[in-house]
Amino acid sequence: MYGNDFEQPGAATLLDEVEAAEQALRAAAERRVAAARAGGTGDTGGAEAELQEYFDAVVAADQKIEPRDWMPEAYRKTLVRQIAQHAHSEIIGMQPEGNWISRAPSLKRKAILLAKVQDEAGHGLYLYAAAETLGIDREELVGLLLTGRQKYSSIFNYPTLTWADVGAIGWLVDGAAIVNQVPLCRCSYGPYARAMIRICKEESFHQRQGYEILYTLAHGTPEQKAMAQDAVDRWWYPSLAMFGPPDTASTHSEQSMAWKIKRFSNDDLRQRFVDMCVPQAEVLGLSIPDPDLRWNDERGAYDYTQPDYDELFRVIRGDGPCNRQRMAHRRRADADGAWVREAAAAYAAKRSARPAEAAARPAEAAA
Ligand code: FAQ
Repeated sequence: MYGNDFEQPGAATLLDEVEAAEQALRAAAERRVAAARAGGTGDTGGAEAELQEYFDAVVAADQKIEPRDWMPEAYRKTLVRQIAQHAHSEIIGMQPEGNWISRAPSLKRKAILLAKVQDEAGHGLYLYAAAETLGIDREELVGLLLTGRQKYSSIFNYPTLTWADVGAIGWLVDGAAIVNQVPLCRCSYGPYARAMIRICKEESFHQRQGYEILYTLAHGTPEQKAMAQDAVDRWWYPSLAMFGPPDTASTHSEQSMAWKIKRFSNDDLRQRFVDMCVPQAEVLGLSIPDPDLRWNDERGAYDYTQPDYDELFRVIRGDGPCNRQRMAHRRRADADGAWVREAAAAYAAKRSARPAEAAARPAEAAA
């Protein structure tokens, strides 16, 4: 349980789930199910059918697949696609809020926002590191992003027009991100699951800081409240779209769920997000811009209007309000940072050459 300066219904439950997932991860590390049959290491040393059988048994038993384990090539590719897309999202996702660092309304708000944006860079690093365990390196992944062959989340192609947008991103975008990511803490691939535990703990603070910004604005002057409402009106449907296409149009869900990479479908998570946001909006005193939003007793959930999926696909294809700007900025940042990477690589090479130089010296002296 964390923070109690104001009520935020549903927020603590998500962190409890992260806690439970972390304990499950520890327990999984202590046992190796199917190990008895496979000789304890997952190394059957045998035919593909036997390896597949071991992989299936580990997944079925809710154990973790680790980098040393055999895995089907399609499983590896799916993970690289999802983890890389996720990492790119964290890095591109620094831009919309970064836009407000120099214009935050107070020193305290500026320091908090700066720390938050830095956290996103950290999340990108954890995720690139998790992807690298699958045999692909970060430079290659970044290259795939910069040449448009890998994606990043649609949500970061929308502009941040006012300070209240920073609040709406925290509440809704980080809120949607953690609803989507808490189940990933139980993903079958160990390095991704472990990265997600750390990310979700930080992300829950991000959501809280956005919620607190909106709470302050919503309880301020009428102009501030109107600014907060306008931001929520603009970010609501793009946040719903973050969960991806509806289940009927989701190409990867079925297989990813069978492999226990994804634990819930896009629509199930979207519903969970809506059900969490409604009571939180009531506490904020802001309304959700959906005239058809109402409780459905039979389903035990809110009925709501779906986002415009044609718009989602347009944004994914590169035709959103800020796609070009986001990619141009990232390409520029990559080019500007090239000398730092080169200097770091030269320094590392020099350091690793040093012991050899030292070892060579006495021999040289003797000669
Ligand atoms: N945007 O078959 P599905 C954050 C693509 S992090 C762009 O349903 P899947 C933190 C999808 O890739 C936000 N593309 O796919 C933060 C696929 O295309 P492909 C990122 C999308 O993978 C906060 C096609 O549509 N989070 O916000 C989107 O089973 C504030 C078919 O879709 C993650 O990446 C979309 N919204 O499910 C940072 C979480 N939706 O590759 C800074 C991990 C779908 O076949 C500031 N990822 N597509 O060409 C996931 O959970 C999944 O990958 C989904 C999509 C749920 C996003």
